[in-house]
Amino acid sequence: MATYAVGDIQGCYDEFRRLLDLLKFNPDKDKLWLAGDLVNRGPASLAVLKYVMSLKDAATVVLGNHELHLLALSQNRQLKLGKNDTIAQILDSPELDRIVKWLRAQPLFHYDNELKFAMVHAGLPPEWSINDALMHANELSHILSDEVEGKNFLKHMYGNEPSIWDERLEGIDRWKFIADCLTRCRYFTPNGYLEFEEKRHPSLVKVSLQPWYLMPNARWRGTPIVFGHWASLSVTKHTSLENQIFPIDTGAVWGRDLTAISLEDKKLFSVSAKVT
Ligand SMILES: [Mn+2]
Repeated sequence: MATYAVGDIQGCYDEFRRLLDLLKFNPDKDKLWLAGDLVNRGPASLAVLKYVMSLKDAATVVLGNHELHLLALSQNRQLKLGKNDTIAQILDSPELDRIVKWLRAQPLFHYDNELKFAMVHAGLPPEWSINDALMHANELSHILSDEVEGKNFLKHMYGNEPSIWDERLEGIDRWKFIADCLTRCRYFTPNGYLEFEEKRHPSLVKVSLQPWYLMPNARWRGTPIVFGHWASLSVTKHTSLENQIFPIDTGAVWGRDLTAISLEDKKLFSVSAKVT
């Protein structure tokens, strides 16, 4: 039995299945963790979702920004698809209702007590412990699973404010910040504000910006975290980071690799994505 965490699939269904073949993944014995952004930008998002849904308890998923975007589009048909969105196939599918229901039931943060490993799509603010992250993620999941509150949140979730955590935040602002950290963050300013423009590798970025996982005194530190969302990070370089930080989005949708890590022995497995 093994637990494999896989980075952003983004509709790369063929690569996903080739990776599972390489892992000799057996859904009756093995577990699959998926770090969010299963959909969008790539060619076969519907096939990815249908396959992952068929895995039932063998798959553990956390939602990424592209899943939230898909949910927002499904709730508000006046919202226009962006020019790089490739999720019309899901929105037009007769299975949309079943898919939306499933997505709304998926968490935004996962912690495994036996493996002592956490998974998030993007990152965590330094103010949160692992327990805080679980609590705040649950709070947002609760909102998403509510018909009325969920719809209202998805309507207002776009935009970059508020950009710093304050326990006193309430309502939409509170949920926006929680969603932005868990599904969109990469860098913080020295004062602890989220910074959304910069997406490059830390070695190319002005020193005043700090990757979320290097923020000093981060309360979550001590627990290994596997995450996606940041395709310019190199997994090999950062896996050495005190064996705590495992960035596994290796840019499959950009023609690079789709990568899995086995959480028990930290071995990496990759398949190359064909350039489309
Ligand atoms: Mn993402």
